[in-house]
Amino acid sequence: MSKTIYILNGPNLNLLGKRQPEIYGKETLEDVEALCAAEAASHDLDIVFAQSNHEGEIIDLIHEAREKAAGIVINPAAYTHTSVAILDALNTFEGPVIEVHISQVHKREAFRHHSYVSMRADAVMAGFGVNGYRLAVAQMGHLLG
Ligand code: DHK
Repeated sequence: MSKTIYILNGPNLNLLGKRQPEIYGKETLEDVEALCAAEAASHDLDIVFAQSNHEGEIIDLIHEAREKAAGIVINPAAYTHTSVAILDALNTFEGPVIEVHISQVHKREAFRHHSYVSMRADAVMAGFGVNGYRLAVAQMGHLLG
């Protein structure tokens, strides 16, 4: 039976492709979902792909993943740098967690250099553009295979 991974996206990522394309690129979130689905299929993984601008909704999705998912790929966007609550939720999840950032956050403003989520993440992708999602899904295939 195929395993399921949750791919979760935080605030403003619904505007991917329109929002600061010089930083986040021209691909849309729908493009990201399609590339994740294709990569996941090649590893016999199913995906649940979601985006929310609301911290509590992301936490609810992580709680749902506790019951339904073998792994979580998460781009918490700005909540990366602020949310102890998302860190606490991820700490209730038993499978692998991979943190993704489209941009190279360490090259940017100092407030983007700290990640609460990195205290839980098993791996971190930053600066690979949206290809970081594909690489994270491939790594999930490796970890869960
Ligand atoms: C996305 C955001 O929205 C920012 O708040 C983060 C991250 C970086 C990204 O690179 O995907 O600082």
